[in-house]
Amino acid sequence: MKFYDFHMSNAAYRVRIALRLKGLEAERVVVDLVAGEHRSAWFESLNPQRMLPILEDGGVTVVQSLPILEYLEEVYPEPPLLPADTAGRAWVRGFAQSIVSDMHPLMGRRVRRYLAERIGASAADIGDWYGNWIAAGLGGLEDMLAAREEPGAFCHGDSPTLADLCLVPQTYNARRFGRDLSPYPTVMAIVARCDELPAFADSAPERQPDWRSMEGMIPGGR
Ligand SMILES: N[C@@H](CCC(=O)N[C@@H](CS)C(=O)NCC(=O)O)C(=O)O
Repeated sequence: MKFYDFHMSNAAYRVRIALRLKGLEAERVVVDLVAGEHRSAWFESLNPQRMLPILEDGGVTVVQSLPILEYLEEVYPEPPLLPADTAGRAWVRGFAQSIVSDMHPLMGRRVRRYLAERIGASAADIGDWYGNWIAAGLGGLEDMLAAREEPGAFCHGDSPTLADLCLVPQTYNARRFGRDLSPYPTVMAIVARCDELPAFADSAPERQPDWRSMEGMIPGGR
């Protein structure tokens, strides 16, 4: 198995956690997004969208973090990262999708770079942009968690699911950007519980061998 990763990639962070929870060994190929390695011809031939993460398993190449997580779940089902019941799986997928499809695309590095370089947005403007979408997203997730009929230790039940794998990286970035996360107590209690597990803690950007500080590289964040 080969996993194309970069320490600062939020989407790849989700997959790092899954590989560790499932005890899977993968050769880690570092693609330096800051150096622009994802725009090289060899990378484009793997993923024409020029984005991380990518997983190769035998003859199979999977792009996009959620399909990678679903692929791992189907091929390596233990321990399960989706609930056993249909309604539970639908809830977890909806929660994960809210982060992957609605929140993350608005605040990725390429969006902030575009705002700065093409629109001429200041660092303060980009900080405001980021803060607006993180608050809208986390507010909705906090409400989803608060409305659960049977609250567990994690987002759904008492073991981590894809919902937690998507939540932790998203809040990691918000914390690094100095956001006040006190309005989201349920979210942050779950994140703290996740971070106690080695699979989550060891997947954090600063624990990756390629880690280096990105502070100040793009106005409004890394
Ligand atoms: N929806 C995609 C998002 C992937 C994504 O945004 N990847 C970022 C890193 S987190 C990337 O490769 N960005 C390339 C760039 O900044 O140009 C997924 O979930 O995998």
